[in-house]
Amino acid sequence: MKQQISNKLAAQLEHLTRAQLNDLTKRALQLRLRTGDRSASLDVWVQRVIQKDQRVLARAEKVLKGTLTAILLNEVMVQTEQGVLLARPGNHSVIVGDHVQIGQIADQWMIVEVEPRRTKLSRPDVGNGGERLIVANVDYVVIVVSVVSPPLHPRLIDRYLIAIQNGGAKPVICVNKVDLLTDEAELDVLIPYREGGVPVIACSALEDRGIGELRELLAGQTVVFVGHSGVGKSSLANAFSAELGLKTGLVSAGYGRGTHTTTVSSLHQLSDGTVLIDTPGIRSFGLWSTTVDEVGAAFPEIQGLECRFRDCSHTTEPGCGILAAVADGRMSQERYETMMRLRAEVA
Ligand SMILES: Nc1nc2c(ncn2[C@@H]2O[C@H](COP(=O)(O)OP(=O)(O)OP(=O)(O)O)[C@@H](O)[C@H]2O)c(=O)[nH]1
Ligand SMILES: [Mg+2]
Ligand SMILES: [Zn+2]
Repeated sequence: MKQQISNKLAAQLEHLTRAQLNDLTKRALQLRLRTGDRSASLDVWVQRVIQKDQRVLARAEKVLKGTLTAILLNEVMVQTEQGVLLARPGNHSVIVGDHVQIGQIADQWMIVEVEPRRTKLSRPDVGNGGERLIVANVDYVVIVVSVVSPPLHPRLIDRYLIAIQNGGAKPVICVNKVDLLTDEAELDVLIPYREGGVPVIACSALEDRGIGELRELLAGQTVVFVGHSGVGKSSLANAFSAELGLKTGLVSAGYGRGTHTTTVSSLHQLSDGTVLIDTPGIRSFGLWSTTVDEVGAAFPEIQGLECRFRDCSHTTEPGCGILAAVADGRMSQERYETMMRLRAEVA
């Protein structure tokens, strides 16, 4: 079947952005796959998805706007004027930072609309030949690197800068842990970035250095902290605002690597209007080109398990062999979470 809708339907859907249209098409293909019905054209499936959204909207007793603050296993958290609510994503693909509308049906909130993304940050998803969203609607991406422990890895900065450039946000480089620095010349590798127009801010979350400068630059903006595990993203966020109290972790002595303390992205609205998003550290940029299948191969307990759907995300699908293995103990909850985290990281 064609993977594109007809010109006629495209004309009717002219009011949608390209991203919204892509999303709609993707959902239509998913719905078709799930039903196993191959007779109808993609146009028909797209129209069914639209009708489904309209039905949900029509049944909703109440609709609220909000910002997606975290993604849980089966639900998402949405900050609304009524506080934080749990909602089901349905088959909308959403990410932290998304502006959404949620509708209440009986006691359940459902996402009914995802607003067009102003900016986005995504990593290449080599496995799918596409991209994997990290966060949406941020003004600034703060690339956090550290010195000494973990050591400075400037190459990661380049990859992030390309991704930021593609997604429309502005970059900032934050060198954390400068309290550990014995030789200031170590920071010379960052001079070209500053000369290229990227703000480079030397910080110590521990000694409260550079935080004021960072705060001044980012006041009132929506900001995401990204970088390797253990560089101090959560510590910086905490230094930014005492109200946060995010968990921070250790850096293993032997390898100078972080211990993946933060496992999910979370969005926090500060009282001064700044919005901060903390993200889990990426393991190494080598993983950037690893595929989801390669992660799966690292988990012997799931070999030979089968899922009903070929593109199963192992989160909510019926007939998922992995969820069944978790349910009956063949795979531990902890290993499952590790696998899902790695999948999210590499994809
Ligand atoms: N010396 C020094 N240590 C710091 C500084 N900032 C953070 N740390 C320490 O570095 C370790 C890792 O900090 P986290 O904030 O958990 O790092 P993270 O980037 O959030 O790590 P993940 O959540 O695993 O991605 C903790 O032990 C912090 O106390 C700093 O400015 N100087
Ligand atoms: Mg963290
Ligand atoms: Zn599955």
